[in-house]
Amino acid sequence: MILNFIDGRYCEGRGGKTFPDLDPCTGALVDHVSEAERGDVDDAVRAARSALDGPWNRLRLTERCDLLHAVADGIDRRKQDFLAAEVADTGKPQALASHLDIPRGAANFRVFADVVRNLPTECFASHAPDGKPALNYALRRPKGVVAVVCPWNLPLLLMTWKVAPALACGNTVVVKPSEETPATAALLGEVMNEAGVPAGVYNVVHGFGPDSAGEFLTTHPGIDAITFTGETRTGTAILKAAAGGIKAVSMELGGKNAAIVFADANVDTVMAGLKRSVFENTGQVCLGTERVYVERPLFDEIVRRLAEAAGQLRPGRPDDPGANFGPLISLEHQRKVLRYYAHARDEGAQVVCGGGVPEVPAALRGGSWIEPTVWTGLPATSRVLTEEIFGPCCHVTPFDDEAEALASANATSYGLAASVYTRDVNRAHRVAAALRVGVVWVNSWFLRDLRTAFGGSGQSGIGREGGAHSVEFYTELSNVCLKLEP
Ligand code: NAD
Ligand code: 6OD
Repeated sequence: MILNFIDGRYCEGRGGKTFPDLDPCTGALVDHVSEAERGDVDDAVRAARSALDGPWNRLRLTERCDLLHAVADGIDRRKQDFLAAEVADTGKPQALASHLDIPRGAANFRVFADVVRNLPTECFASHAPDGKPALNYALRRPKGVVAVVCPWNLPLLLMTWKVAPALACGNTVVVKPSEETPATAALLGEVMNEAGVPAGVYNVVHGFGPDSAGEFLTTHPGIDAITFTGETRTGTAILKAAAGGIKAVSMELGGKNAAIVFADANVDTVMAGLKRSVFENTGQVCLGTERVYVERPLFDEIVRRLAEAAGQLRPGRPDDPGANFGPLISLEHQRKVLRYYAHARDEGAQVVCGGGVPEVPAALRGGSWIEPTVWTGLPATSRVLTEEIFGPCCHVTPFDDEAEALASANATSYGLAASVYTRDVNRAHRVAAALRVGVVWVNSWFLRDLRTAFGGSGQSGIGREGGAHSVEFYTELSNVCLKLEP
């Protein structure tokens, strides 16, 4: 059974309720998960508060950062355990989790420990009216107990992306992992204990959103801040919950990201980027590309090569050496993606490849498999081009000039990420500056430096995290004005 982790100990929810953790490859039961009730969430928040006011608070910054390095080392040491847990929950290929999800879990702790350790303090030297000197300097203190609410697509990566800076800044956390992917958040409790992180600093409660652990946590009066990654609609519900208590919120929400391919681009570079941004993680990446705009001379070639790339994807179990393409997270999500596939057909899209459910061996037929899909020919107003699908699919539209490409890419209520492919550095700079998104990649995709600002505008979120931007969210600043009497 996958248990809650409260005050340094694994425990069952007090009501004894459980829910199933299913294998997306087969639909079979992986494990039972103990569901936290309101009282368990109370316990977790109380434990986090005691640790905040007690042992965690007493550590020096350098000691805290050393502990976070020890957590990173622990993740590295237990890499095979994290890998097994992550692929059992998500069905993603082992090769992907092994080079992306698990190493990023460790890197998040190392980078944020170092960011916080090396943070400068703002100081202004000035004078009082009597001519005596005064120093204004900023003190940072942790926000307090932080609620961390996570999605299922990159479970360890996205959870530690929030937990690491929160802890580095001296906060304590209560994590609510996605009900679909509870395992790695639970396992991290063992690593915290092994590393010597005081009990109560890191807590995990399992459950769902409304009327369950997610809502109990985000409406809890003992929480000082909420950091959320997930769907825009859920973000709205959490913002409403946060409004009552005037809680600080960081929102990393959905996207409907564009790639713009200019005719001077290196086509191999374009394809290396698009193959990943459209199909990696079975398209379940918030930064993924679902809208591709191609300058007309390259249009046919890019469409053909996207279809070829889709043809090279082999569905199969995470440990199948012949497979490189996992299932969607659940049958419910498969139904959602298939509704968009049907909608595209109904609206008269040209289905270049895919559009349905692939043939898989009998043992995998209960899984949430999906075909990678490429469309052309839909109008810009189609729901396929305006709503986040979160599947391995894209629509390709030709364009004739830069202004048209920019107008199309910006015609969305989301504002998370975009990629631009061109060899013209001046154009790259001009277009990147005109795109209304939080993150732009030029001639690449998902190339991360964790010190940089990350986040979205519009329906894609509120705030930026990464490097010193995370420190801004996870700390409160007090300015001290010290009048000197030399
Ligand atoms: P989701 O919003 O359905 O769930 C996310 C988490 O919120 C889960 O833990 C869920 O249990 C919880 N939750 C749901 N309703 C809640 C409520 N009312 N109160 C409190 N908690 C609640 O998202 P998902 O389906 O798990 O993840 C996919 C979505 O996440 C996509 O939209 C994707 O774009 C987005 N995402 C965004 C980023 C980013 O950095 N911007 C990163 C990853 C995923
Ligand atoms: O790389 C990251 O830090 C990050 N937050 C990635 C988000 C991916 C969305 O699915």
